[in-house]
Amino acid sequence: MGQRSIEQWVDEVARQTKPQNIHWCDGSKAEYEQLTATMVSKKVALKLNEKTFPNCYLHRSDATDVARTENLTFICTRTKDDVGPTNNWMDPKEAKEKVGPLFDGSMKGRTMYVIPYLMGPVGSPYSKVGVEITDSVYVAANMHIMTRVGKPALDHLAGSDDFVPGLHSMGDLSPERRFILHFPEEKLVWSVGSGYGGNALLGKKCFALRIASWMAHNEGWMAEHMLILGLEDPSGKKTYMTAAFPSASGKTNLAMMVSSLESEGYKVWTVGDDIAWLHVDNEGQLRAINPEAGFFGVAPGTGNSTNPVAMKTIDRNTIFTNVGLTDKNEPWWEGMSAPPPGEIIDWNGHPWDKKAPAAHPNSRFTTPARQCPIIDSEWKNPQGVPISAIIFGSRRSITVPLVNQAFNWEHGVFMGSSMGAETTAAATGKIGVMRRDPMAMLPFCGYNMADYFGHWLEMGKKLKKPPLIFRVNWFRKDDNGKFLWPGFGENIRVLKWILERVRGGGEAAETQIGFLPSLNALDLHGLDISNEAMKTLTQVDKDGWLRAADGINEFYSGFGKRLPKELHNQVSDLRKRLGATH
Ligand code: OXD
Ligand code: MN
Repeated sequence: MGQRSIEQWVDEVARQTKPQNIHWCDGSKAEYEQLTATMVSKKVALKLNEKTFPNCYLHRSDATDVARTENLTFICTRTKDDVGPTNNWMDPKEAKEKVGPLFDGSMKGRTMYVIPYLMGPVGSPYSKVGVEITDSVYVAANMHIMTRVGKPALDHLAGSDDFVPGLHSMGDLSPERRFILHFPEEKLVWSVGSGYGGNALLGKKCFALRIASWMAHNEGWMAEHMLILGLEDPSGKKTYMTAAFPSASGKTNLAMMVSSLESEGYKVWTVGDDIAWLHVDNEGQLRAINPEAGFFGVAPGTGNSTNPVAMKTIDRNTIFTNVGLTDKNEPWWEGMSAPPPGEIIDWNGHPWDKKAPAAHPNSRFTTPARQCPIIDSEWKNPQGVPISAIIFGSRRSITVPLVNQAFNWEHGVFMGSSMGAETTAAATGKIGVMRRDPMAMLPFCGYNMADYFGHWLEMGKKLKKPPLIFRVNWFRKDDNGKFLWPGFGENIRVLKWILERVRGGGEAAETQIGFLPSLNALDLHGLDISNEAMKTLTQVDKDGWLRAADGINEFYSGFGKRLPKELHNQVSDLRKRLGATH
């Protein structure tokens, strides 16, 4: 940002956008009440049943503005090659000339909210400040939940101007005039034409991932699309792990899992469900903080059988976006429960005709993390939590086993960097299409991914005892298209094996693709799963991996000379181990 103060920047933006008035957010409870009251009076949201969902609201977005728009998301750097082949690029000067005019007078007749916010725990050396200017009251209310607004941010700044400015305006919501622009060289975000969370809550994807990943590369830390959880063992000791999954692939469920081995003493605690900032401490230990203060979770599929913890988290003080509405004025979505009797209004505000889902597949809840009944005691620890294992996962119907441990850090970076994933509704575009989604960061890495892989390799060298790296796949299907693994609370069985591996135990077979659990290594007691299924889930599909290696080579070739040679070597070593002859 250079040495411009917040006031100077706000003045400048106000001169351009011409709001009717300016509201400086202080983050107080009274202010939140004022924001939600404004949402209701301006018909931006409906108040839900105060008895059953106290202080909860339903927002319906524009029907064309329901998910992240990766095709309209750009990284603007002076040199095109600095963003690499996986990002959209614009020259910063051209971007400002093209998109700047969309902000001219864009807040006329509206209130401009100035939101200073802190990403990360109060008092943490790892936390960072952003300031978002927005003309959306919905965004302001969501930022209250997702970040620490007002005093914590200003205290952290302590008079300095070291903040990331983010300018957001709803514009006319036309996708033709929608742009999510990042200027990492000046640590600036511009977003116009969308009110959707991932495009408009600028602390989240824009700052905490895209800009932060750039900063982390320069400053020697990591900003990752990862949940953070603590796994308690029967002795009461907690081991912390992070896990990277693409959007809408179960991160919130995993972070809040109710363990099916709870009676044995294995229990999960939540630190974060979406983003981790990772630093190496003075002892060479990797530590993670959750930069966020809330959860912006996918509603469909969240119910008492799949995620009872989330259900208990979101029954108050929550903003729902694009879910259905029952005649009791309660939110409803597919997978929450059987459809309640009576008329349901769908996410578009029309009586539900049952021909399409009542809730949009990417409908969301925004809820305070502190309400999570299993929030970890350390979630606000300024020093973060020590990380012993890193897990990569994505939806893969074929080839990828239930769990696989990397031989070492470098092999783990290879596994993460080459991860294939079937796409979900969290971004616009086709669903279920396989694409490479390295470390689940494809839409979120603010610089050339080849350099990002290099950064991962370098970080490993700084760690005294690098976390073990694993790849998991809860989504493997049989020939009839049925999931082979039950998932959800049963995933604890995989986490337990990971914990054993961290402690130097856990039976494993060394295979061509890494260490796989031997047939009896996973604790399966009380689980009804066939030997056949377990075999498929834990064996190496040689042909599948040979094909995968070709796909990885093709993906890597897009990075040209910039790709670290270690990764080229990893693919050829994999091919050799698989017995490839050419
Ligand atoms: C999210 C996403 O909203 O990844 O977390 O899209
Ligand atoms: Mn996410």
